[in-house]
Amino acid sequence: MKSGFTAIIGRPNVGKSTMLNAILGEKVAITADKPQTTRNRIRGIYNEDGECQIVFLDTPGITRPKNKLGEYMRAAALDSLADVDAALFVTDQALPEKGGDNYIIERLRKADAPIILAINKIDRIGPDEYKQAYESFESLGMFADILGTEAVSGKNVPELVTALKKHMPEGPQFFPAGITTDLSERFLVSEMIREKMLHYLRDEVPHGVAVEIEKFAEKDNITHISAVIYTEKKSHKGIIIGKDGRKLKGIGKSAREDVEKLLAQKVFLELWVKVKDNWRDSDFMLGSLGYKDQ
Ligand SMILES: Nc1nc2c(ncn2[C@@H]2O[C@H](COP(=O)(O)OP(=O)(O)OP(=O)(O)O)[C@@H](O)[C@H]2O)c(=O)[nH]1
Ligand SMILES: [Mg+2]
Repeated sequence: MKSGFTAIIGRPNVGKSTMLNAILGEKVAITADKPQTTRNRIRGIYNEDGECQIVFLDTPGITRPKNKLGEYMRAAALDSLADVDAALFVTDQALPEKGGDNYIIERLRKADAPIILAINKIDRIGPDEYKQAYESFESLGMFADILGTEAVSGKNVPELVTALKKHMPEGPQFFPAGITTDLSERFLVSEMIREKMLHYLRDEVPHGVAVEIEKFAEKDNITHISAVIYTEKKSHKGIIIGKDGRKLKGIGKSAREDVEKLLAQKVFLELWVKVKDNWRDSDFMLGSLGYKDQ
């Protein structure tokens, strides 16, 4: 069978995680209309019954790091280019001349793997602008294929998979068919909670939070989950909790609904907010929250 690895690379907020979910037809990666949503390498496994398996590595958007967490994220993205069979470069930039992608383009030039370009969010640009963008990226002469995509609706996503399949070598089935990710339920739950924070909170607040699952236990057909939300500032803690605790309640309710779907079981979710000064620059905290070499 054809099997191999593909890294999904691009600037923050271009739609990489939305693309992974669209490819898999299942949500394994959280998404938000905010940059720097993804913090870890997220493995998503695409299966075609015994014929093809593509292991996708969704990565944090590449940008200049502002703290140790940012450095970890950047390394998680760039290191994913080693030992992959293909790279899927996602952009939402209509024209490469705009320059935002320059650094990534230079890094991709040095990669050995063939590169497929997805010009995503084509719903936001007109046909002329798309044509111009296509020609402009094509003139760089570094892409094996270029496709215009709309990850939110799934438009051209099957075509993208077909283009990637061509570059997968003959190989073993790395993961059992039927599983779409090897991430633990604990990790997925912590991400679901973080996603709701990104949806409910603004500005710097959601970027400064981390979620740690403290308890995850099943009793009488109910999964009891207790999670700690770390924030860097006391003032942020107040914002997260909200007036009469309403904000946190909303976050908890929305997260619980997603977690119940994931686990196909009733869930009792408890959230606690704790202040941890500068955790994004603390090696110890980053390590204990799972932001370490993977
Ligand atoms: N209009 C439009 N929006 C899209 C499309 N694809 C993704 N989005 C939106 O773009 C935003 C960012 O999507 P993500 O998938 O979280 O982006 P990302 O590249 O993974 O971002 P980071 O994890 O921060 O690097 C979300 O609000 C998506 O709904 C698209 O084709 N069209
Ligand atoms: Mg992402």
